[in-house]
Amino acid sequence: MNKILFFNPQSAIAKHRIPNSILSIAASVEGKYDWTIVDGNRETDPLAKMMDYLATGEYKYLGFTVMPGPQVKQAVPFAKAIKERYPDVFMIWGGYFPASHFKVILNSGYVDFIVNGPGDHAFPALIDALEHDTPYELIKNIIYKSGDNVIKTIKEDLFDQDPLPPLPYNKLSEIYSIDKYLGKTYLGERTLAYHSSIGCPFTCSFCAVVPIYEARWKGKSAQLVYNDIKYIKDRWGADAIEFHDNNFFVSEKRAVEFSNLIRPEKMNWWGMARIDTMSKFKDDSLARIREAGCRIIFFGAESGNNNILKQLDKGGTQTGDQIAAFAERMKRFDIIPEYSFVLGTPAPTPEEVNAQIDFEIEFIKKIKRINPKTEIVLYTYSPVPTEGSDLYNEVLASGFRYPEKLEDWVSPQWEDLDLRKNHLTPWLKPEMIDKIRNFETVLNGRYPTATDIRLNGLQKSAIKLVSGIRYKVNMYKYPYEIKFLQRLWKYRQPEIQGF
Ligand code: B12
Ligand code: SF4
Repeated sequence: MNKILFFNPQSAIAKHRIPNSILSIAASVEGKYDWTIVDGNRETDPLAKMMDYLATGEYKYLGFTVMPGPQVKQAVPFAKAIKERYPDVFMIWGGYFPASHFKVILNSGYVDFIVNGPGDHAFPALIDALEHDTPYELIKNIIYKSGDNVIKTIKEDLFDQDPLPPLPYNKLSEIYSIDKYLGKTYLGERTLAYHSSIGCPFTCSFCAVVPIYEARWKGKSAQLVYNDIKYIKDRWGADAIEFHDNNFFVSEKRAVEFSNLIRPEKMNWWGMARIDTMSKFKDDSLARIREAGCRIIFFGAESGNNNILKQLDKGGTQTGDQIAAFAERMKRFDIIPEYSFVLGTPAPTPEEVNAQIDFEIEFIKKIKRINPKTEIVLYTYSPVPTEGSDLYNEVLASGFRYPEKLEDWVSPQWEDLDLRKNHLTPWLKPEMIDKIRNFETVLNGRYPTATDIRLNGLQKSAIKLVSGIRYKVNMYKYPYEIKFLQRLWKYRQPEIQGF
């Protein structure tokens, strides 16, 4: 038998999203091969469930999607256990983690193929080749081992998105109720996760999107995005949208067209963007976007220091002044800017690393003064293997190395690295990481995130009160009382739990 079993490893404890990565791959074989999916977010024992499917003898192909962090924790031991018991099934991994760390994965011996970037064409072509025992060496976007050599086939040009098959929501609904994928968020009672474009046209040197998409971007048309969302709204009652695109607002024209279409649907929505791109949007466009329900936009601000922005290769046009001016401008449109910062990039001396952290803390406080509604998300810099970039060369020169065994990725230290709270980069000393984390605790206490729907007004006020004094006098060390209250009331952390 030649059925395909897809696996979406657990990525979140609550608020499960539609597994868009797997669904888009399933769409590529829909009607041609029989498939099913095990969603680690929705199963208490996903490995047992997969073993049950495999015991039928009907499944010959396994497709795992893996992003760094918690998904690795299930993907690695499960793949190993399955391959030991069923050595003849083909184990195929796709997603950001395998595309970035293919060598260690293939050397483990229990993954046969990696799909490197978009799998919409590569996956069905690979299954056809394996099924008919024809050569797979010329299929684009795949990585495999031949003897001791790791072979990477050439990358396919990004293809137009509109002709791709529709996502098989109906089939998914027969396996898992869609209701539970439409979670309650600050945007609405039933929030849909939708992905309307792939890639990103920029080349930020810290970003995992770059080596995979190589500064390319393709979006679905505004009309198609609207049609899909309208269908899910009418069929399953979605009332809000999270756009999971790396960069939803690349095209002003598409964003405005979509806004005009979605406006009568009265849905709140959110997406990710760049400050320099959106700074160029016309006032009229920003007003339309807000009127159409866009309440909050996530921006990679990264740093207030122009030299660091250059080190991060943030596209050349973004500056500290622009970040501040844009926070001010967003007030006029009542759109909340959610700014993420990357702290702890490498520098020649520990003093410089430290001074830079102090600079960013002051800059963030300035942004908060300009527009107190700005949400701040702090990341500690975690290297991504962008071969050839100056930043990555600096990282390697510091002595930093990735794990050499796949199992090591599952250890708590490496999981922390993926969560961008790492302790493994040599230039960042423990006291520097403490400083970042302590500032974060005080900041989050002083300005509880608007995206938290669990904290009530009274709880927010209590946390604000105890944090306010520390924030004012720059006293960030040992913020135990704030942590206690946050833990007590289960404070939401967008930097770990996603947006
Ligand atoms: C949704 C999402 C989440 C959700 C997970 C939702 C779920 N499925 O349950 C949540 C919010 C939980 C999450 C968390 C994290 N995420 Co996340 N996440 C995303 C996001 C925004 C969308 C993923 C998606 O659905 N894409 C849509 C599909 C269609 O695209 P795709 O995944 O690239 O799939 C294509 C190919 O990769 C390939 N493919 C993918 N899977 C498979 C499988 C097979 C078998 C095959 C053949 C091919 C294949 O083919 C697909 C179609 O062409 C991406 C960014 C992005 N836009 O992709 C980040 C992203 C994957 N996340 C990332 C990270 C780092 C995290 C975190 C670890 C850290 C963080 N702070 O964000 C946390 C983990 C915390 C936790 N508790 O899990 C990074 C990965 C960066 C890296 N270094 O590799 C990304 C790229 C964001 C970014 N730009 O930094 N995330
Ligand atoms: S703009 Fe965002 S998604 Fe695009 S390369 Fe830079 S960090 Fe990555």
